[in-house]
Amino acid sequence: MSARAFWNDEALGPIAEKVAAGERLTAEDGLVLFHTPDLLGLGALANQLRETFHGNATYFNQNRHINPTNICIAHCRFCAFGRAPKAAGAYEYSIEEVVEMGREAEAAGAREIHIVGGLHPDLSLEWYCSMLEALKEACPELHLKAFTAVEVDYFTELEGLSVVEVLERLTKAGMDSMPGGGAEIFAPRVHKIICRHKATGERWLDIHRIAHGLGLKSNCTMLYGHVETDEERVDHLLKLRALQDETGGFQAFVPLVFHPDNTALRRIRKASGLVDLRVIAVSRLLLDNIPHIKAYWIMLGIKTAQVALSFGADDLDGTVVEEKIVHDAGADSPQEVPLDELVRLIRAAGREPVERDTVYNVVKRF
Ligand code: V47
Repeated sequence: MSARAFWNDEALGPIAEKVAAGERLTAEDGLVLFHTPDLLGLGALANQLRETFHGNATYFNQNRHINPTNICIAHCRFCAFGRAPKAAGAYEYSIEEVVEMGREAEAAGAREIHIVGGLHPDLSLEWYCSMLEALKEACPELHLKAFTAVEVDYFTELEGLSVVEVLERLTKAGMDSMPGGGAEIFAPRVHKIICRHKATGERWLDIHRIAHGLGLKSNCTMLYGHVETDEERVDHLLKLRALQDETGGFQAFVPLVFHPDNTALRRIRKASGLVDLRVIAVSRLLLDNIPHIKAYWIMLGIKTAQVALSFGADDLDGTVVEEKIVHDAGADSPQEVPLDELVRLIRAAGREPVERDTVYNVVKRF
């Protein structure tokens, strides 16, 4: 059966034809997709593309998130995780503590450690390099997906080094790839409102361009559901698509729904599950050159993440084990979903679970 049978909004017709012909969608098409009342028609279109790319496969990995410190000088208004240096709840792990977490994760089956943290006023690039070296020495098989472009930008300022110099030091110390956090919404209007003290959208894109040029793979994100407009979402997605045309270095796009609790923007109501599904579907359709769309269950909650697997998403991220950034902002998802439970959830959604490593080599088909 073709997707035609599923849509009720005539405005989706020309877009469906483009998708079927493998034609690229425009910014105007993106706005039609954000505005259509026909969410199921939109989902069916995105699902077609998802199945063209990946068939029934749904990817996940065994990973652990480590946030070495929550001390941060950026004070982003959407963030509940960052703390001033002497504030209640401020912490910084020692290198030994980070290594111990890496050891535990490896013993539990993890292949990847996802490391991101606050912009700490005193921890030097050398400290972070020592942390990576110690982790690699203790657990040489673990892939270290570490540091957002915002942290890399901060290291360049702190140390007076270029982006290339910072990335070369980090990779020499053991960094294997970069996560996609910190992108938020690229539009300067939004940056000014929600995160004026950190790297701009343009800088975030430049740093990923440079990282890809050095051979590093990375992911990309968009934080939605706060003060951004649909036009700004489309602009964000098309900027990612344009960079991917240049470099091919993005592996996955991860839409992140804003969680308002305990943030300076707590008066904003959290977006509904329907908005989450719409963003997943539009992302799949516009980002025709980024292989994977993640339904990050930590942010979406498990049930919405399962439905998202039929709205364009083909990846659930991983087992995670401990998550602070959105749990500090009110997320009610669990901290960990063990491997057998991820497999069960993917099967229950009618998909084929595929364990992958960070760079999408298949580890095991279930
Ligand atoms: O950079 C911060 C966002 C990101 C809130 O690359 C918030 O594979 C919602 O980037 N509500 C961290 N979001 C998470 C992230 C990520 C997660 C999983 C996989 C990957 C990947 C990347 O979370 C931050 C920021 O953009 N964030 N505060 C909040 N209140």
